[in-house]
Amino acid sequence: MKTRKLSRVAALALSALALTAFAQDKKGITAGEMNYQAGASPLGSEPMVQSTNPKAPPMTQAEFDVARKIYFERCAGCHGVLRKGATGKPLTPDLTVAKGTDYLKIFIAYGSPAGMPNWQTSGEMTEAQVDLMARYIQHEPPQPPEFGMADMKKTWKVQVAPKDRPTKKMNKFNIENIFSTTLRDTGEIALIDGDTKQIINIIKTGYAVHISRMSASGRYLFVIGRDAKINMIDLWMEKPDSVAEVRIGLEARSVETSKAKGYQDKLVIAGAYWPPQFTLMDGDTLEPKKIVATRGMVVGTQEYHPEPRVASILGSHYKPEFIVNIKETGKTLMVDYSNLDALKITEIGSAPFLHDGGLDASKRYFMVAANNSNKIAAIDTKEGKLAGLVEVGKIPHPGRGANFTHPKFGPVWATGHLGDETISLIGTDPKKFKQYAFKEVAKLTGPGGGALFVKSHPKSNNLWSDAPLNPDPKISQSIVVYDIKNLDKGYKVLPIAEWAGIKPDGGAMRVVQPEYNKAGDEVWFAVWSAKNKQSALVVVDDKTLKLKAVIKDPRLITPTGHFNVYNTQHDVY
Ligand code: DHE
Repeated sequence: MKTRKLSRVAALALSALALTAFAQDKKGITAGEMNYQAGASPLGSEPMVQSTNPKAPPMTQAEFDVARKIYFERCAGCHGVLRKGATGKPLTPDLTVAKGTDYLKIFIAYGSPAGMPNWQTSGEMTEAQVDLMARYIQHEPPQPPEFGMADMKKTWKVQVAPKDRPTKKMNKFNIENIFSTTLRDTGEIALIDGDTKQIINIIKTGYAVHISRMSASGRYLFVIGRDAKINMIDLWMEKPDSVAEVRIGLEARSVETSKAKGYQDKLVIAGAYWPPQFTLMDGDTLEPKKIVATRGMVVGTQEYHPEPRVASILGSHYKPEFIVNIKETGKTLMVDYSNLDALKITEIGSAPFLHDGGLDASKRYFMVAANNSNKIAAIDTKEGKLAGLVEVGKIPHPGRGANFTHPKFGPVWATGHLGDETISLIGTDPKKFKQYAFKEVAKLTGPGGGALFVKSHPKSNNLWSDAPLNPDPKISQSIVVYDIKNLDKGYKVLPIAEWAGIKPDGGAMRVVQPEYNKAGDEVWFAVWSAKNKQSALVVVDDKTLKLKAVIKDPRLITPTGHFNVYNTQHDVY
């Protein structure tokens, strides 16, 4: 169907109306948050049937396929695979058809103050594409395929069988100080010797590889890509490399291993964004053993959610349990893995959308960000219950957070925020500091929002925070550091990107994720540039705050996260 061409005046009038209406019913997200959430989903290349709605403007199959691809590349991260809404608004036909094509076109073209990008006026989409998308979202959302045991088994490969693997360490590396660095856009990780700063190996992994986690023994490293492909890497090999791989879904972010006594290295778990499910695997081979669906009711409203994604997962140090955080339903599942045939799951409701988090210093409480509710849920992994739900700043984003002992409040766990410039400190010792436990006891002020990761170390007096999504390059290209003993003095700024010595050429460079070495005396940062630009890793002396080393190599393309073996294995942060 040919859609009406709007006059400029009518367009602007409608735009203003649209923006006001949307701004009124939305809490508002920052540009940083929007960019962060709106990452491309690999689901766009999956086969899906054209779903139609007779009340929506018709589309040809070719138009539908183009729109579907654009939707998964640009929109699904915020609005959800089935368009039920996440950071962005729900876009199901019951809502969109009533708004009509013209209204939707304006909204897509001009964006909104609540965070919707101005896709057309920014030049990201053409007028024709905007028209296509306005019609597409009035049709039923097509559903990507499920991914069950038979599909997983087809992707499962054991490259080196356990019996053919070394029986002792075959290399001279100080394994505990190896760093696994995500090379995001090449779908690889770089294994880097933390002592010599030399690259040990570059290993092909999944698409837009995301995080690395360690087995309890410290021998195996697990890496997951956004395409849900897991690689198991044996650090005992002469040249550490992948020994097994499997896909546990079509899109994923998290992987973890069993850490409880008697279960070390026995199991691996990974959570999928699509299909909404998690999978338990054999710790030696990655053979999938059990799949559990996460579809269900949202905490509070008790409404059904068809695609609650699996966010962070942690292996309890107390019990044979995985702590699995379900994003959209706002539920933490304590999955008792002692008997896979009679899986016991304790469900703890807190608040949506659960995202990232880490343990407190005692390793008893898992602190997880409910980033759409501006809260941190403290899960007592010993008792299996909610210890507290703490109001913090706007869109908390801790990574795994940072633990240190505050001169007044005792042990605290810290989180930065995407949506404001603060760092919240939460008391975590209900025995000796009961009055502060699971309360926000202090707020530090940083240079601006857009923070993703904070970090400290038991042997350090420093607290580090990045802000890679801050729109001001001065802030996104530097790091701030607080002296824990003198928090009132504020922060120092270290110009990490400048120290990397990369010639500025106008391209975006972001300094991301502080990570300590095993000794806790140096901190690593990634200087993350575009795929076709130079990137680097910068190492800073934790005591003197001076530059210690810059690691540059043409193979270090888009480094983002980096994971020290020992600290990841023992949850030291
Ligand atoms: Fe991450 C952790 C999801 C974008 C770097 N990221 C996580 C976790 C989740 C998640 C659920 C927790 C895993 C766990 O602990 O088990 N990340 C998502 C997204 O959904 C999101 C917002 C959008 C997307 O399309 O993927 C997203 N993440 C990013 C990035 O753009 C980052 C900055 C760069 C990159 O590599 O893609 C990024 N995420 C990281 C890192 C961690 C992480 C480095 C692990 C932090 C840690 O200290 O453990």
